[in-house]
Amino acid sequence: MQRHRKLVLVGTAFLMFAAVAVVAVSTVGSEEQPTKRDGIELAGMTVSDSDLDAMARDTMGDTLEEIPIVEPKGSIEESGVLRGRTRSFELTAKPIRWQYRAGQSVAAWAYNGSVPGPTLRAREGERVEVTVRNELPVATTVHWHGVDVPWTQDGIPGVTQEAIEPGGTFTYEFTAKPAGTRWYHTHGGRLGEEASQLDMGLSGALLVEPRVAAPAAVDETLVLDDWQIGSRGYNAAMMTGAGHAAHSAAYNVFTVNGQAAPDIPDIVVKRGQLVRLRFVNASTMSYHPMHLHGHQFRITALDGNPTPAPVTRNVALLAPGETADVEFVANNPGVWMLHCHDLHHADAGMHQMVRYEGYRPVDDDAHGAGH
Ligand SMILES: [Cu+2]
Repeated sequence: MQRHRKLVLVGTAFLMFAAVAVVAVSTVGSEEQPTKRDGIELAGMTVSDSDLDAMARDTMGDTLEEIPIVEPKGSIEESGVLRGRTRSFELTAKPIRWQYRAGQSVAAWAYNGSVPGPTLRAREGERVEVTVRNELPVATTVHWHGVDVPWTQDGIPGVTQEAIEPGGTFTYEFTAKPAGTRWYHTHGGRLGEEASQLDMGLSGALLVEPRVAAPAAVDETLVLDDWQIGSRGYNAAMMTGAGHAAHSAAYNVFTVNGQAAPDIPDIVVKRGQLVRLRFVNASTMSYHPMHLHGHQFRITALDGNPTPAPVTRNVALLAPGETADVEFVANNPGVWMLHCHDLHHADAGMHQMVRYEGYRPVDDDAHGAGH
């Protein structure tokens, strides 16, 4: 009798341990390993597992768990290959899962495996060739925003070119002009797909350097973006992209160069340096009033074009699609916030620090990444 009770006790203890272990395993990394199969909430709708599978097949080419998670590797700049006066770039559009914050990823479409795509650099007057390879499951195009390209190179599906079909390529050719902070982004596979394709992450900066360079000691390009991310890393744009449903956008994550706070790297400066920040608002719908603490900056260019009489401000408001170059002299040492002053956006990821070398936030933990 005693022996039997002992066995029951041991057995119960073992079962409890096993149950705890199962719960622990299924909880750890549930964000990254979407193996739980019970549908999700996405864009205010409950989406069943079979719809999720269809959506993933149509937009990602595979179930989400089969897509590799890509971690950001800092800002990626490409200057292409220069032969004579022609500079050649390659951009491959492909589905990935993008880690926008440690432990959190989103289903995305990326150029060259990065969100945003690489910052392309060319000099004014150079001939530019960009070969775009489409490894998405849908047709796409690339538009050169703010660049004076010939109309056949403007990237509008059905208007200036046939869309690039899955597996296809298209080489865009144009002269890099005018100088300034420009950018590139998808214009969809047909008219009416711009928003959903852009919301999947297809954008990047294009910097056309002036013939006479105006260097700044610190020159940072900051691509601003809005996202609507559901549980298990589903991107609401997948719904429209796959033709399952139109969604009314309610963006809930805001990124700078594809990263959300506290993971956005600090902008590190030294006293006396001239600092240039190039904001590119690649958001589909969101306005971003970008505010810097402790300094006044001059808005030296809007949409890449020099402002005739730079105004001195501490907020630069960027509508969707706009760019703004701002410059300031690092003359007030410390650790200063740079953030969107739509404070919902700041709370949902869009804030970072301008940190003078040798200065630390009083609480590194609260600050987060502190790169
Ligand atoms: Cu904002």
